[in-house]
Amino acid sequence: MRVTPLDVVETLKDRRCVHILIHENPDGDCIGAGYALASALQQIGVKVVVKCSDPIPEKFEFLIPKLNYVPERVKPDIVVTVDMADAKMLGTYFDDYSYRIGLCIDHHVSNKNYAYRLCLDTKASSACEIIYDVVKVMQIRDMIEITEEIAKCIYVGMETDTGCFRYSNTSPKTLRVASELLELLDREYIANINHHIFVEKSFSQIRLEAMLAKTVKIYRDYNCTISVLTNKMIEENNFSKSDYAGLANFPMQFEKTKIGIFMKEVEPNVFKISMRSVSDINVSEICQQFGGGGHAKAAGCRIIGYENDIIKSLLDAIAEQA
Ligand SMILES: [Mn+2]
Repeated sequence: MRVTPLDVVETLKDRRCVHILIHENPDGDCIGAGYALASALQQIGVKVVVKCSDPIPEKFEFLIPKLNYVPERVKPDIVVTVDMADAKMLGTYFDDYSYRIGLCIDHHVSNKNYAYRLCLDTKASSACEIIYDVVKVMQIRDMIEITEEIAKCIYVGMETDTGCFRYSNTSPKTLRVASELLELLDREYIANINHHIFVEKSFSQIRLEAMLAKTVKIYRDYNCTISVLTNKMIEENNFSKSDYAGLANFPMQFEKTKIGIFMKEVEPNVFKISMRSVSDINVSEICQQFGGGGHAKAAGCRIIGYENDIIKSLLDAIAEQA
């Protein structure tokens, strides 16, 4: 059943305990959305637990608000997912939770409609932009105050999914919401966070990028740039997950690139593919052909096969749309 942000408030306000699940390999959007909602619900006396199958990356730890401890024996009367297009993204929590998702709040066109209630806004830049609508309803009804903590979570989540308000999913509404939230935030603090998230890289991240720059494949006929990271490269150089976690946008930096593909070998002959587009090519459609999904300009999938065969299939899929 499709629901609105208003229905979300109605659905959650009288609950005793809510579990909020965010997706595996959490990004700023799901972390911000999950914790902003948690913080708002806690203000109205709901017990909240935010869960993720992977640890919160160090660079987003500052978003985690102080939530009251909820003992294990207190069972949730509703389970909510945020920013999660597919229940598969519950990761190791799949078996425990996938059959009882009461509400999903999401902005992905590829949403699999796996929850009992679905609050989906594909025009929203981020899940955080929808969470803003939810907390705004609560604020207007005098249920909560939009605290600095909530504002910070939503603002940073929106920034994460819009590349610091650079991508075309940045709508006039996105900027209106950001503007309202910025009134509640310290601009020096936000500038520091932006530096931390969008500029700063570890030495080994930069070393890895230099290595990838040497092996990058440029397909001029397709305006496509492909970068492949193999397990051999990772092992020989002792790279860690945090070194390559943010590389999905890396191929886009090469001049004249309209479609960037980052391929990460997960096990022999299995590649995790991240696609980005600055053209009319809808990479979500391409990734859906391979069992994945995402947004028109940013999507992903997993493909089994030899590196060169996968590249050929992806280029064929691009050619089909062009
Ligand atoms: Mn998102």
